[in-house]
Amino acid sequence: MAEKKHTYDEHQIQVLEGLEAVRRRPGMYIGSTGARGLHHLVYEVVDNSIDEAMAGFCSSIDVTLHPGSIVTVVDDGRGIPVREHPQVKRPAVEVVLTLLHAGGKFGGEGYKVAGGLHGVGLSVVNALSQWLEVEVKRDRGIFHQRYERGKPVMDLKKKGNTNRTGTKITFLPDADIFDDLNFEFDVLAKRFQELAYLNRGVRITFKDLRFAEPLEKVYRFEGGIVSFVQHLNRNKDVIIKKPIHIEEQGENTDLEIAMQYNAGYSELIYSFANNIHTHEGGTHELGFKNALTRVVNDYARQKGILKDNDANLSGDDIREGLTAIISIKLKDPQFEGQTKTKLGNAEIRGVVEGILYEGMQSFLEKNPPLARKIVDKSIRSFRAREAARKARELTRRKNALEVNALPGKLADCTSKDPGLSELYLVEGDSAGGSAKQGRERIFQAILPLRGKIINVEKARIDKILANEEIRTMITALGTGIGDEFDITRARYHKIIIMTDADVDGSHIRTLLLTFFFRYMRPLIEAGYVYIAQPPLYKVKKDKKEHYFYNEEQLEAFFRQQGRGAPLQRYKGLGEMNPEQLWETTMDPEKRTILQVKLEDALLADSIFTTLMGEKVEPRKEFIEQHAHLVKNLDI
Ligand code: 0RA
Repeated sequence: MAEKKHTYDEHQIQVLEGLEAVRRRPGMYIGSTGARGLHHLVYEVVDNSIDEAMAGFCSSIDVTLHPGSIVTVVDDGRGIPVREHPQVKRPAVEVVLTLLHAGGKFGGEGYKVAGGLHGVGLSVVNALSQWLEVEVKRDRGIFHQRYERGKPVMDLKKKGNTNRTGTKITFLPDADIFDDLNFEFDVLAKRFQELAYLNRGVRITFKDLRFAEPLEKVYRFEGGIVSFVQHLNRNKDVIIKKPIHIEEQGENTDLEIAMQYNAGYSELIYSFANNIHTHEGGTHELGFKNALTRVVNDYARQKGILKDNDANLSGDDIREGLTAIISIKLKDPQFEGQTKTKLGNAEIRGVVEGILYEGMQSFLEKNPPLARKIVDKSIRSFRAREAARKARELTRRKNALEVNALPGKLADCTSKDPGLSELYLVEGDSAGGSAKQGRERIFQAILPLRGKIINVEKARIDKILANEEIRTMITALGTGIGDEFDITRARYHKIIIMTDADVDGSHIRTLLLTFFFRYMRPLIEAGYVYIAQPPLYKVKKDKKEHYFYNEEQLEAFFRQQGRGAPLQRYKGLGEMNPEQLWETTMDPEKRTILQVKLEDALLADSIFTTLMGEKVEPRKEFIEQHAHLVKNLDI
């Protein structure tokens, strides 16, 4: 290094040593010598053609897999320059293929935006190939050269005339370097499709001629990343028909963003820098997220949808259901992170933030109904997130303080063994009181439910959790709800719904079952949910009390004993004293309880939707169709 004056020969030796280093430690240059590294060779060559396309000189790229793992990549770009390189004094194409990192060093624009993970250069592909042949159409001629393991085995030779331009590279990866030479069609195809989306208008034709049945795919997307977003959302319910498209070409960077909301709850953001998928995100993604959060909040405030004392919508709220592609092309990308797929260029954050804010602001201003949809969706997400947080707190509090945090209305049992414990959900305070006095307190817990349970079919989770009765029940059960539901934490393995035998009672029972079905389904699936069967009639005969649970039983009794005895018809549980309630409905030795079964969840789903949901017509129809089944309706 100290010596400045190199002779031509010395320089040449250094170049060859450079490529020897690549063969000695291929992992340093292409990551691995496994399947990834092998496929990387193809990406590297194609990326060079894509660079040519991005510079605006290439519209078509053909990739072909031949038998024997030979790969050909042909493009219709300007062709790799063939004239003598002024410093190295060899044809430029030879320099590109034999000198490490020679790619970007060509005069003027050269490679406008060489990739980071890729962009190691064609010389690396050459070094790791058993042989490689290049054919350049340029300067009215067709030029050809062959290399073996990175070394030219002939001088560049003109073999014909043409007025076309382009580059064709054919290579055979070196079996001494790679574990195997099995290219996977699907892996390569996916990358070519991605490249075609990211570089709109470029046609990538991919042929696989290795097997008897040739395969061919052609990728070309006039819509570019807008088509990409539509593709990602193809099976979703979109809430904005046309993706939002923002594009700006700057001095040093080109930025393009396409985004579209769907009715789902997940967020799908794919970011790219110089066509490389930045799995780990980076400054471009940060800038995008910051700007989106700010612009939607600013808009919602400015339009009075968010009031002064409302909290800001969070980024997560605003990105719920969002599918977005961020593609940035920049001069000197810095790739960081574990897998070198995180964009590090600090200045990019502000650039993306500014462009997205402005672009999105103008979109919102120009499309008030769509803007409203986006804001409303974010607000719904915000509420659901709050509710989930509350639900979590609810269960957490129970954990921290155990029994202390149990609701005051709950008369718990003394047993702590869930397998033995029963929870009675009792309609009304008066029946609740009788049940408390009548129960066997060792294993029977009583929770009186006052007032109406919220109809969970018609309310969002936030409203449901604001309902006192529901909250009390969740806490008593100990399982949490929804995503956080954990059956192993159930404090009772029998949950017995005990309501009056009247319309209100059956309504409350249906409300409770709907809640369990929607938010604690495993409880039903485990067979933990039961319905108590209080008697409907009592007959006193010869100082003895006889209870009847349906008309048939009562009729049978009268046929045997005659009709003389006084009959009491129970309208509510409250009409029984504690002893009677124990004897008739709660004593495990004598009671009948019905286990709630979920034979067909889908059917149950539609029945609950029909019975408890928003739409009245289907409910009326259902009831009319099933009216003959409804018995004991005390109207
Ligand atoms: C250096 C300079 C120029 C083009 C290319 C390289 C080039 C490389 C590859 C690799 C595959 N296909 C390619 N196409 C072009 C530009 C030379 C000019 O100014 O005309």
